[in-house]
Amino acid sequence: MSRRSGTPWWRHRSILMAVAAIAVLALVLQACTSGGTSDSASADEINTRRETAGLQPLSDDQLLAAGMTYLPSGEHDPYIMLASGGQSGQMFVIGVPSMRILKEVAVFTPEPWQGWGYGNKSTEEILAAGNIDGNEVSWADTHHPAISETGGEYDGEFVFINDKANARVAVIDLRDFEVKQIIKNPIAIVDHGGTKVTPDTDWVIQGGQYATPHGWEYAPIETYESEYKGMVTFWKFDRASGRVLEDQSFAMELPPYWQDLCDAGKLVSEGWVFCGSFNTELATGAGEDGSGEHFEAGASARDRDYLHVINLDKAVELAQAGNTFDVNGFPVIGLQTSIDEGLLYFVPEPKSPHGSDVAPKGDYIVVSGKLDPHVTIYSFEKMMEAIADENWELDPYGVPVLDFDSVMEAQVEVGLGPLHTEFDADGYAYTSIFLDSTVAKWSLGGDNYRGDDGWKLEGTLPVQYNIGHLVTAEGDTVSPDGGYLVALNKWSIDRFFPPGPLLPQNLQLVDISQPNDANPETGGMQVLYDMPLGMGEPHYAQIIKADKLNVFETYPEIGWDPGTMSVDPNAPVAGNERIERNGDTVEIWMTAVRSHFTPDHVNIKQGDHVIWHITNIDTSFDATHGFAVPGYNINLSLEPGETATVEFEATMNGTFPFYCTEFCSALHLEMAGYFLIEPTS
Ligand code: RUQ
Ligand code: CUA
Repeated sequence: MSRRSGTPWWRHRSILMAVAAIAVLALVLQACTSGGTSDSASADEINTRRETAGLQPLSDDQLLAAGMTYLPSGEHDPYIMLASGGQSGQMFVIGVPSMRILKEVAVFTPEPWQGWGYGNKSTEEILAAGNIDGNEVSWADTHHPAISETGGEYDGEFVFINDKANARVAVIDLRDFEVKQIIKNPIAIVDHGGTKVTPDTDWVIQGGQYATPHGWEYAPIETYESEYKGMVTFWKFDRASGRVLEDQSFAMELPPYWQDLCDAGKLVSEGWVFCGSFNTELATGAGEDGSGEHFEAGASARDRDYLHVINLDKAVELAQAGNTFDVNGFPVIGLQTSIDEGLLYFVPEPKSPHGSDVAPKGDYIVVSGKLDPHVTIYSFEKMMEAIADENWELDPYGVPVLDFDSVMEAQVEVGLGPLHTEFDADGYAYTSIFLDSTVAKWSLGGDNYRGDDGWKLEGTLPVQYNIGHLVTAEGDTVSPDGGYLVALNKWSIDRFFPPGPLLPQNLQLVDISQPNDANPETGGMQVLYDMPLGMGEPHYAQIIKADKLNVFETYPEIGWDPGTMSVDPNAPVAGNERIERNGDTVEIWMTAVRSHFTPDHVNIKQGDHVIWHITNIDTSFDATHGFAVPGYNINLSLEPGETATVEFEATMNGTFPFYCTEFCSALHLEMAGYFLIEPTS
C-alpha cells in the first residue's frame, strides 16, 4: 500500500512551518545520533538515509510531525491518556504525544502478567463481584473511562470505567493503576452512557442503553411499551475509602427509550445531568415472520429524540428520603415520581443523537445527531427558563418536553455523522464526524468563549477512518488544555500491514496548538502520528497532565495489600516465614527477594487445603517478582512490598517446580522451588 503524501492540507503550509520543521528536525537528529553534538542535519540527509533503508522521503510537514512526537529514551510524556480497551475488557495507558503504550491495565478480564485473576485471592474476589447471578463473566466491553474530578478538574486519584456488555462499573486507584472494585448494576444487564463523574466525584453516572424490564426479567417483546424500562444509575463514591457505596446509590426509572451517553453539569449547571437517547420510536425490531422493520429503520424514523435533563440534586434528596421502590434490593425512583417532583425533562434533539457534552463553563450542552449534519447547542439558562415557564408539551409517558426553539442556542453545520465533542482552552470545540471521517473544529459563541466570533465552522481535518470518539487534553474539564487531540478511529483499512482480516483500530494524534490561519482548510489542525491498536476497540479516552498523577514507585510498606491499600498484618515478612498444618489445612508464609523464595520447599498431601501467603520484600523501584505454580493455573505479580494470598485445594499430586515469572535478576532462573504433593493412596 503506498504512502498517501500530498494530502490537500500539506500543500498549503507556509514557509515558516518549513523553517520550523528544519529546526525541530535538528533536535531530532541530535537526539538520534550518539554523542549528538554535531551540526544539525538537513532534511536531505534524513531523506537520503531513509531511502537507503527503503523508506519514502518525508515532506517538511512530516518531518515536523516526527519531531513533535519523538521522545528520546528517558524523556517522559507530558500527558497520559487512559483509553477504554473495548472488548478486551481492559484499559490502556498511553503516553501523549509519543503514543507509546505503557500498560494494558487488567480490569474486567483476567490477565496473567499482572496476576489478575490467576490465584491471587483479592483479585479473584474483585472479579467475582462482577459475576451475574452466579455466572462468571470473564470479559467486558469497556467504553468510557472517567477520571475523578475536584472542582471540575481531573485530580488524578481514581478512574472509573463501564462495561457496556454487562452493565458493570470498575473503580481503579491511580496510585497503583489497579482495580479496587467491580460493581454489577442490579437493575440493568447492559449499559452505555457511563461512566461520567460529577465535578467533585460525589456521583458516578451509569446511563442505560437497550431497555429491558428492570432486573432484566423475562417479558415478551410485545409488552415493550409497558414492561420495558430505561434507567440511569447514580453511584455514590466515597473518596476516603476509594469505593462506591452501593447502599447509598440509586437509580431512576426512565421510559424505554434507549438512553445513550450522559454528561454531568458543571459550574452553572452543576447538580444536573444530561443524557441523550434514541429509539424514542419504541421500535421493537423485525419479527421472526419477517414483519415490521429492523431497529436500524424503526429506531431512526423520527426527526427528533430526547435529551434527558435530570435534576440530580433533587433526585438525591428524594432517594435519601426513601421516595423509591426496590428492584433486586436497589432503590429506584419511579418515573411518575420524577415527573411529579420535577426531576426529569426532555429536550428534543436532532435525529438519532449520540454525544452529549457539556461545555467547559457548564453553560451549553452540545449534542450531535448521527443523521443530522449539525451540532446542536443548548443553553442551560434557557432550559431553566423553559422549566420555570412550563414551556413544554408532554411525551406519551407524561414527561415534559421543553420547546426546542426556546432552549436551542445555536446550530453549526459540521458534516455528516457528527458524534462527540470536546474543547480546548481558546473557545473552540472539536467534533468527531463519523461518515465524513473528519474532525470538525468550530467556535463556541457567547460571552464565555468567542463572543460574536462564534458558532461557526473553522475547518475540518480528514482522519483515517470513521472516527468514533475524540479526546483533547483535559478536554471535558472546566479548563481544557488543548494542544493535542486524539482521534479514535474505528477503521484503519489501508494504513498498516494487515495482520489478517481483523484490523487494528487507528488512534491518530492531532496537533491542535496552531491558529486557524496556519491552515485555513483544517483550522490549523495537523495529523502527527498514526497509532495502530490491536487489542480491543477503544471507545472513549481521557487525557490528563502526567504531573497530576501521584503514582507509587513501590508499595509504601512491606506487606502491602493492594486490595485494601493497607498493610496486611498477616503478611509474611523476613524472619517469620513458616509452614503450619492445621488438620487438612496447610498455611504457608513465604517471602520473595532477589533471587530466592523462603522456604524453597513446600511439602503437603494430596487433598490438603492450601493457603499460601507471599510477600515481595524487595524495596527497589521495578523489582517485581512473579510466582507461578504449574498445573494449578496460578500466577502472581508481586510488586515491591506487595503481599498476596492464594487459596486452593491440592487436588493433583506430583512434583511441581514453582518459579518467579519476572526476569528479576541475573539469578532469576534460580528463583524457584519445589511444591511436593504426596499422593494419599
Ligand atoms: S459511544 S459505541 Cu462512547 Cu460513541 Cu460507545
Ligand atoms: Cu524474581 Cu525472577
